[in-house]
Amino acid sequence: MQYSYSFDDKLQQEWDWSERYAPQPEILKYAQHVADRFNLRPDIQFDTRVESAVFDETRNVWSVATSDGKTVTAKHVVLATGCLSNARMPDFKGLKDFKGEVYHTGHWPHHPVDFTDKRVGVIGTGSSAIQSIPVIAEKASQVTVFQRTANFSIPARNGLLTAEERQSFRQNYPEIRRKAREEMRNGIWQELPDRGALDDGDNERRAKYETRWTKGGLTFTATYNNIALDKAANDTAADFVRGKIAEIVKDPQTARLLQPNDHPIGSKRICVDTDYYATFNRPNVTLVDVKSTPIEEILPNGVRVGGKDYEFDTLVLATGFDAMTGSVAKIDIKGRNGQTLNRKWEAGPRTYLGLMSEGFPNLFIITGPGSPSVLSNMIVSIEQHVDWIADCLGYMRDRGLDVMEAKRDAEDKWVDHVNEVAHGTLYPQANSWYMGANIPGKPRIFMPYIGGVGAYRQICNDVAAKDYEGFAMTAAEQRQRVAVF
Ligand code: NA7
Repeated sequence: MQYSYSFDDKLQQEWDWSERYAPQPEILKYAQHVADRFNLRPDIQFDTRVESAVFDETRNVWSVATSDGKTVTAKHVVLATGCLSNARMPDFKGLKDFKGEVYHTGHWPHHPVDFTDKRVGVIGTGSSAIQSIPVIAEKASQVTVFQRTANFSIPARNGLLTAEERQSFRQNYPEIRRKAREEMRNGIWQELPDRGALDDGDNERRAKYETRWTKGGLTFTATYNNIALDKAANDTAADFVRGKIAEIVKDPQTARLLQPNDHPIGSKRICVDTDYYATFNRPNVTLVDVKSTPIEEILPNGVRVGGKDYEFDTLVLATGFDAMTGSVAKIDIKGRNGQTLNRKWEAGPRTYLGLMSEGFPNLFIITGPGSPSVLSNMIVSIEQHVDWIADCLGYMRDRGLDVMEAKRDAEDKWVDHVNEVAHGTLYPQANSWYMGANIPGKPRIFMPYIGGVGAYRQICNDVAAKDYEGFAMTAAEQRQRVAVF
């Protein structure tokens, strides 16, 4: 009910979500419904990849080249390329020679995949693996899971929404949405804790964790207000979940392997699951530790780890994404003086408010690095950026201004601020994709802004109210109309 568009009240009043966590076909149906309801399809060109975007300083326009060989000229370009849309194919030796079917969780086929009686190997134990392994294990004859890093996962407790639950949301939507936008750190309305984990005694604390565990879902880490800040507080939550894993998983060695112990809970995106840990009690599921002994190579019929061969028919790569910057980096973007964005971001992304990067005029990014983006309810954050950019374009149009660009000093200060806030938390302690740590050679920079969506929205609003403080806005000598080829 919350991870949905809020810009149109009739839409949220009329759409019927079936479950607490709607399944993929329903989310697709919703996206299609929104496209049709607001007549968006005529303005969308499908099946087109943007190859490059080059800023022409003499005319103040962008030339955007697409995979169909066309060039589109535009005054403004908005990169709405997604934070987790660039699946990472691992570079295992022998991968291309694997004889069976290979699926990446980030490129799942649109047709159903039948694992009945198949022997399946799954590489990775992040969110995508944790959600797919229990489903695959129900059908497959054998599942071998290759785990490098154990992750914390909380029961999703998914289930059908009742008419009363839907109605309660609908009646309170205006206030729920306002709170999510303005008062919550992550853009999800929830009860906020008023105390730290160490303010309660052991029994009380355990009871509170137990309540959250039973309720299920991502709000587990909101049991206390200092879990992301204080290692001792964090340890109490992490110990609770490790205890749960030990209770659920019957084989002690498997349970130990599944217990995360190299990062604070929540410092990697916490996962939610349906029967993930219990799945390892099934006789057809085996866990292989590839941290102590990494995968050597992919064989035509399996995987070799530490000289031992694990055979299977189908390989599932749940190896994640080149997050936040991956899809932007795939476009050859050239700004002022022919500088490429990839060159500028060589040592990590640099933006002002996550919305623009100095040297790249009139180029906006939706939920870019330096904004709350992946640390928040993405829909809320996307809507905030869309509104801010739309207002900004209106402001410029009304004043005859054509070119907008982040100022260097404003950008430097923002980058420092994003960094400082992140390092006041436990997040940078994990080798996470928030840090770019899952991609060999990618700079280790904490990319999202962790100051909270409410505080961030206020900052963006203040900047706009002060005539877009920190941005340079000028009237181009030579006006251009938007030309589309
Ligand atoms: P994640 O969370 O990045 O998980 C990827 C998993 O793949 C993770 O367990 C990785 O281990 C593992 N991995 C990646 N490369 C390798 C190699 N070479 N060998 C072994 N294991 C490897 O991606 P997801 O798709 O699960 O989730 C991404 C987000 O999508 C998620 O947070 C939700 O917001 C939705 P590692 O941890 O790097 O040791």
